[in-house]
Amino acid sequence: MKAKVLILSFVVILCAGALLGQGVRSEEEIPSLWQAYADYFPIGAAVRYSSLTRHKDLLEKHFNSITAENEMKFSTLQPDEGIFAFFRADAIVEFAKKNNMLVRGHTLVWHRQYPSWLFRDGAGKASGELVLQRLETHINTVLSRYKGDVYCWDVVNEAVSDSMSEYLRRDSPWYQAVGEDYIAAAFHMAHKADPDAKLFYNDYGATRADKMEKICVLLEDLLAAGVPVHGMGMQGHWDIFGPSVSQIETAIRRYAALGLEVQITELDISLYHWNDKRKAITDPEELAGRLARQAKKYEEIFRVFREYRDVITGVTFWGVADDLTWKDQEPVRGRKDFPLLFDAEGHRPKEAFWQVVNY
Ligand code: HXH
Repeated sequence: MKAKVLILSFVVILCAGALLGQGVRSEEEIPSLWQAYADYFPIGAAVRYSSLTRHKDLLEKHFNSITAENEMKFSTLQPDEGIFAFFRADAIVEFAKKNNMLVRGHTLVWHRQYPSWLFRDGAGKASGELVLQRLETHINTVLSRYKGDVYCWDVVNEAVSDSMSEYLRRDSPWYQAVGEDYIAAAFHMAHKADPDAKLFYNDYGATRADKMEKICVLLEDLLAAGVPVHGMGMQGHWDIFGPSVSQIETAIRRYAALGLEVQITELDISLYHWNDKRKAITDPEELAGRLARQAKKYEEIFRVFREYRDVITGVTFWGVADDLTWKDQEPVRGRKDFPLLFDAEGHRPKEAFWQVVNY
C-alpha cells in the first residue's frame, strides 16, 4: 500500500513537471542551426567585435561561418595611409579558428566606409593610377595576412546602380577616379594576392528584375574578359512583404546559370516594408502577427535554399540576435527591428528559428 502511494505521488510529480516545462525548452533540446544544415551549406553570421563576447554561446553553437560586419572594411583596416589596424579583425579570425568556423571576407571595394585619404592627393584629387596603386597595396596587405584563414572575399560591393538610367553607380568615388575598370582590376589584384580565395561580387536588390539584368551584364562581361570572379553574393536584406519566394528562386537560377556559385551573404528579414518610414510597432498583436509572418517567410526561403544546395555555397545572417542589428538604425534611426532568428532579451530561438531547423 505504501509503495502504491509512493509510485502514485511520483507519477503526479512527473506530470506536473512536464506540464510546467511545456513551452520552455532546455538548452539541450535546441538543435544546432549549422548542424541542421551540415548536408546543405555553411551557416554564417556577421559579427561586430563586441558580438564575440555578447553572442559567444550562440555563435559557438549555431554557426560554422563568420563575417566581420565592419571590421574588415577599408576605413577600419587602413584608416590612414600605410597604417593598418588589424586588432579587431584578427580577433574575429582567431575566434573563428578556435571554433572551427569559416571566415568570409567583407569587403575590399565599396563606395562607403572608405577613408578620406584614399581618393585625395595633397590638396587635390588622386589620379586613377594612384587610387589603383593604393588599392593594390591594401589588397596585398590584407589578403596575405589572412591567406588560408579567410576563404572567400566580397571583392566588390554594390557597384551596380539602382537608377533605371544608369548602369554602374557613377557617384562611387571608385568610378569617378578610375572609371569602370576598377572592378576588373580589383578582382585581378585579389586573385594574384590569394589564388585560393573564392572571389565574389556582392549586391542588394539582386532579385529585382532590372537590377538583376545589369548585374548579369557586369558578371558576363567580367567572365568573358577572363576576370577571376567565382561567385555572386545576394545580400538578402529582405522583409516580410518581399521579395517573393519565386523572385528569389529566379534570381538564384539566373546567377547560377552564369556558372557562378551563389551565396546569400547578408540575410535578415525586416518586420517593416523597405519603404515604410513610420515609427516602431507598439501594438503587441500587430508585432506578434508580423513575427508569425516572418517565421513563414524564413520557412519558405530556406526551403528554396535547400532545393538549390548544389549552387548555394553559404548562407550568412547579417547579425546574430535581435539585440544587435543594423536594422535598428536603417532605414529609420532608432526604430527597433527584429530581423534575425534569436530574440533580443534572452537570445532564445524565435518562431522563425524553429521554421528553419524543423524541415
Ligand atoms: C549592406 N548595404 C552592406 O553591404 C554592409 O556592409 C552593411 O554593413 C550593411 C548593409 C545594404 C544597403 C544598401 C543600400 C542602402 C541601404 C543599405 O540604401 C539604399 C537602399 C535602396 C535604395 C537606395 C539606397
